[in-house]
Amino acid sequence: GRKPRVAVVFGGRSSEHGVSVVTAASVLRAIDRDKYDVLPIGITSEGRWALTADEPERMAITDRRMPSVEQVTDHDGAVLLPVDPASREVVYTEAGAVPKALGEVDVVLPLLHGPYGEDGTLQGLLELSGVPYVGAGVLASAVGMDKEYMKRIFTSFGLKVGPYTVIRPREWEQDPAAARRKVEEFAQIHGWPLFIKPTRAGSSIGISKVDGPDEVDAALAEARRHDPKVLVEALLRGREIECGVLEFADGPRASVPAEIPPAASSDFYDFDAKYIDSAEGVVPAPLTEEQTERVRRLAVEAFEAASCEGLVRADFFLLDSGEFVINEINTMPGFTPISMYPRMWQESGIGYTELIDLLIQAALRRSTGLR
Ligand code: G1L
Repeated sequence: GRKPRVAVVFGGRSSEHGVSVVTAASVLRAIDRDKYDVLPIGITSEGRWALTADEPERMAITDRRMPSVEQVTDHDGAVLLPVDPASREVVYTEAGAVPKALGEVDVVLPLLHGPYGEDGTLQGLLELSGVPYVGAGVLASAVGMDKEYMKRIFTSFGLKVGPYTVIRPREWEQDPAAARRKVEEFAQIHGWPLFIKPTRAGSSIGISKVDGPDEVDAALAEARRHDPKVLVEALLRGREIECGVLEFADGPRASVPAEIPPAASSDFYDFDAKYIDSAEGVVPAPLTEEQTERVRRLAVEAFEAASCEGLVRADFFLLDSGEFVINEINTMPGFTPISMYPRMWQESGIGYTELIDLLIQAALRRSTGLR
């Protein structure tokens, strides 16, 4: 029979547009062309969907500049779904334009960062269109974007999380002084420094390490630039351990875990580490057999708690007390061949091409609708 057609969707209205393009280049190079027909679909920084050239060599970093969808979109190329996010107008496409374009696709592989990509909105569009897609569904994607609800779900499933509090938009708007006091009271219990971050944002954007009361206002303002809901977290002393989970036909399995050394997880991120999520991790993590088995079990529990599908990267702290605390999950982890998630599976015996294949197979196994 004919090969399944895979749409690789990448780019998008995100500060990490370029990371997505670099990731798509890796996937376009590695995906098994004997098994799949590939359709690269770029989303420009303005939110226009377009068929792009299937030319990963044009999607590389040059002179430390990240690539863009625009540079692989021929100007007269077909625009599948013109959307103008700046105007509040609904822009109607030609009747049936989305279903028609997506209807010719058997599965979508979304490689998108942040809002409108990994937060469940694109997943919702794909559900409405009846097209299967790789990775987390609407709920797990939204949970993966919101660090507050992530913690609430983990706690309710018996996974340990670190101390935190939330400053909601209305709390700040109605009484900023009370919000400041809330942060200081948190620090009285859990100590300085603490971390103030946007509750719903990818990577390290808008995060401040706060050493004392004088720094609270600036940190809240910075976090609120990215998300009006702000998360306050205690500093956890311990080792940073990550684990990959991948969905096989008989259920999710955990990879060999990795350790992120302290230098890599602090402020000293270089260009590659920050943008490509590469290199720094030690795989496998130097843990006892018992610790390894424990963190792998917790990673699968996190996958199940958040109703994940396809894959997740679960990030933990191993406290000095010997206890594993879950920090966060990432439904769209760094995904170049040198990123932690593919490296952890490589070390577990599954190479990058096979990993992509298994993710597509997992998506094709499930039908649309309730599952
Ligand atoms: F397709 C997967 F496996 F679901 C998938 C999708 C997206 C894996 C990893 C990612 N990651 C990203 O898209 C990225 C946010 C790291 C870069 Cl664009």
